[in-house]
Amino acid sequence: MEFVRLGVDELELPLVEPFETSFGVEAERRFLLLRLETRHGEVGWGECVAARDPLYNEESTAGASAVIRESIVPRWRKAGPRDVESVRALLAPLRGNRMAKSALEQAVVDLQAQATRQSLARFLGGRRARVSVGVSIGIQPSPEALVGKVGQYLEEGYRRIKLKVRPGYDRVPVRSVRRAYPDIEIWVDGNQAYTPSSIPHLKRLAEDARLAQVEQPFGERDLSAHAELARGAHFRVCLDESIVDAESLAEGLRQRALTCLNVKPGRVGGPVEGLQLARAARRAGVPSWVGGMLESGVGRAHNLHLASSGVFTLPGDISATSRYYERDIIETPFALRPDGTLDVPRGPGLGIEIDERTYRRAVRRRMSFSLRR
Ligand code: OSB
Ligand code: MG
Repeated sequence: MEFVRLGVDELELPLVEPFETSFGVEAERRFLLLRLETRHGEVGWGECVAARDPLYNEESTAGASAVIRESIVPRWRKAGPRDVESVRALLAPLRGNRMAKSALEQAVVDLQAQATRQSLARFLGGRRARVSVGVSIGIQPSPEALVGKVGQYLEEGYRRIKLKVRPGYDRVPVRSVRRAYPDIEIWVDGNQAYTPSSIPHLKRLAEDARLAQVEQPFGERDLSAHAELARGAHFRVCLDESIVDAESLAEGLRQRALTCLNVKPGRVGGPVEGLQLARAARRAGVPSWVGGMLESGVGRAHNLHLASSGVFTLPGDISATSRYYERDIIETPFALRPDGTLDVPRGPGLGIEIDERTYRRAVRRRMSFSLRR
């Protein structure tokens, strides 16, 4: 394939309601969409999930945009890559910046799947036509509000509920949900807000509320605290922020710091790496699932295709469009089926169409680069 142009658009899209986690509140999402064009006019899309501020990890929308412009585009012009392997080789020497790299790899795999007339899922080796999903619920103003939200999502059909928690907002809300719904599967996600002194508290909470899973309560480099939490636990300890590559996964497994893995293509540098990490985790007996970053339809379509792989055995954070946006930038919204699954688009490639009107309204800045020598 001959890639001739890269569009880098910065968008801002209002969320249906603010999403609050231990690191802040997001009322609208700022992100980058990459549009990669071939000489024959085919278009591949990728979404860079770096947020406005570097709170989840060190990347930001502005930083990713600068790295693409200053470091990636000049190298791309010189190297003239023609497929996903050569793009990965081109990006490999650049350290970090995994969300920026992932968006480029996504656009390339979309094009490669299209060129071979298959869905992206197929291209990545996925077989499922539908994937099982859950929903991630931000911090709510009161336990009553939270129980109400949970009830609404359960009625819609979500398979499991993930609650955002932080010190001072955990026991009361989690117990309220458990009391209202004795049999549902509940996960919690601390986004690094706890310190190791909370280990006994978290163990007690998880055992008392019969949580299936506790995600990343401690700092990204604190594997030993996660290992201590996992020791003898009846719940899974899931790592998100800590795992960014094969090396961090190997170290996490060696220390027994995770019994479950959240795979986000952006966090690990791309869908191909995401699949490899999930396979490595499986070899160690650790199950994986596909996480989310409140993606627009483009990023969510990528996550759905990825989640069609049998290596992911737990329901993903890939919810219906209505959970995130009033109007998404794609034509056909993702709708939850009553059995708690979403259909994987059938392709070719990503299998989505951009809603040009909403897209134009959401764009804040546009850049476009020739990729010819
Ligand atoms: O930790 O999984 C997380 C969103 C932004 C940043 C971090 C996380 C999340 C989510 C959202 O939990 C999940 C989704 O996209 O539905
Ligand atoms: Mg998380």
